[in-house]
Amino acid sequence: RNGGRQLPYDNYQELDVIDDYLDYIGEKYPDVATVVSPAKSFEGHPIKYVKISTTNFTDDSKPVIFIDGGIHAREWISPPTVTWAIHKLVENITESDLLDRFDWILLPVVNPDGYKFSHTNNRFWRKTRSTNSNPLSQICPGVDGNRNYDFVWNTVGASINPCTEIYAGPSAFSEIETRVVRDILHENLARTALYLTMHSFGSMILYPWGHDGSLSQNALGLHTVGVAMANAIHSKALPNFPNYVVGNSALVINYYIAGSSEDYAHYIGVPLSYTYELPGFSSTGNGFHLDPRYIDQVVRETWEGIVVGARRAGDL
Ligand code: ING
Ligand code: ZN
Repeated sequence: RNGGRQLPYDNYQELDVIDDYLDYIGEKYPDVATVVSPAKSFEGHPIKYVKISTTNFTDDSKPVIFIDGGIHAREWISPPTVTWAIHKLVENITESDLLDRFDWILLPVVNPDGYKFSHTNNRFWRKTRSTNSNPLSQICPGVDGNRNYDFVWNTVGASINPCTEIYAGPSAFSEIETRVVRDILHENLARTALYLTMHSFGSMILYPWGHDGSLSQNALGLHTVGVAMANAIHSKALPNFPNYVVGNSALVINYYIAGSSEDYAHYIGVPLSYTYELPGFSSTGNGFHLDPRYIDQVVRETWEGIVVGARRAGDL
């Protein structure tokens, strides 16, 4: 612990260290960064995000870019890509146009309970850690956050069995963690130009509709900006890294999924909504544990994608 001043990018980031860093950013840069903690997780951890704005969110003509990470606990490369974006917008500004033109909302760990549990108990934990009145949930806690959103909830690619990894929950938005994301989306809906949700793994940029594989009315924009983001990432990627694949979620991953945040954000009106499946390059053979020596590389190349996505979103 160093008072939160620096996060590691040569190793994975623990929950407490991320929380300290967000507080530090809010204290050190009060003119541009505001830390918000709207709710506590099921187990009582604060769910924190940073609002970054040169006008303190008062100039509501600026488009908003919203990026979240860590909804799935074991996808450890996800939170660092979001904390790196905070670093690049506040501490190490090389793209000042992004600060001038946009307001930013950055939420590195949507699911702090699961994230912590994956560090302390079970490296491959995916879900939240909640229990509910379903007796099975006492034995099998946790809901799949990315099946819990209220758009065609629990119709396909999800389960009502708490003991599965894709448990949709007892009802849509049963989880406080997904309600926090929902509320951010609705609060800023009129001006949110781009929503990115960071997952791993597979080097893919996916866009709606994931629930049935059909193309949205904005498919052309979604695909064009998706390809532009992927090209920007390629331009900084290591030669041994797989290229990103860009496409409709269901068509690329080859199954349908209901209740994802990507579909929900687009359904309520966010024109550009993507799931990033970050790289899973690993010597241990497990893609959720990207070899830590690549964390720095992945956060930097992902930032290139974010930069281009934001600029393109602002131009549309
Ligand atoms: N994959 C996603 C999941 O939630 C996905 C797949 C992609 C869902 C796009 C919805 C939309 O299962 C991971 N890695 O979690
Ligand atoms: Zn995931």
